[in-house]
Amino acid sequence: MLISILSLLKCNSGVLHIYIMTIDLEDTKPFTDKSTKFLDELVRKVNPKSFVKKIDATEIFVKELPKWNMKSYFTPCSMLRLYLDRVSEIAKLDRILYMDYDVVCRGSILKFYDTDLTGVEVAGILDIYGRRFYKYHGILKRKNDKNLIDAREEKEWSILKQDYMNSGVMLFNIPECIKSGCLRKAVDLCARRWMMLADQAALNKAISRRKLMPRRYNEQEERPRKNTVLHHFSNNFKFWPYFRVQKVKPFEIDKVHHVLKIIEYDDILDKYNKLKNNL
Ligand SMILES: [Mn+2]
Repeated sequence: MLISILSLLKCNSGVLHIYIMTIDLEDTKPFTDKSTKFLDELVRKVNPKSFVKKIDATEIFVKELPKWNMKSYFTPCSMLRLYLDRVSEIAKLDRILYMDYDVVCRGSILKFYDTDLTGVEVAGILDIYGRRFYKYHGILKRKNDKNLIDAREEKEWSILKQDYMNSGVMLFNIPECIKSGCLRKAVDLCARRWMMLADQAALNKAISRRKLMPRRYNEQEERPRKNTVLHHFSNNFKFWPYFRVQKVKPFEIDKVHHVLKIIEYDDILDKYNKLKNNL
């Protein structure tokens, strides 16, 4: 989280309104007020109009997800993005850029943030693995929708008509999401059946009008490309010499250096090391 914020600040000196969603449930350690205050002061130093606010979603979460039998297979925190529209402060907003804590920013997010969302619920980026296996079955219907923009800027997408998005970076059109009830649908799906990558599967099923953005806004490969704006340290599947899931998170600095062989984030990681004890 701190690394994401430090990286955002490095490349974005404009106003940043950052909301941290947290819950206080048995196994989950809630984000503290002290940490929030520290981050808030940190962003205000770069731009006095910026802020960091904590949103405690425990009440909303417990109330709307009574099926605790799910508890065994997902981290509750990964589901929090599905409750965005139920937080009154967020429900008032036009749009919100959701970001996982394992996303590192390498450039200005303004262009992505300002993208035209007319007629769509979400602007997102294809999932590098899931796009090969899954499809949201709304493509034919979508062709007839005249109000819809479908900016498939990269050719490979338009040929294959892939549309399964990664849920780690998503730009939500809040009024549209509230109108269509897509997030409620997603919560409902999660409560009813088992799904691998529950939140992501549910969002892909529940969102019918989506805009696909170029991969530079959610690069899920281990190493970033030259034009990558948001680098997502998501899990990578390795097939050789044996199948395994490789997990490296940005704060695992040794692994970032020796497994991924990335040194370009060292300035951010140095700052992180110096500041992390304030959280
Ligand atoms: Mn992630």
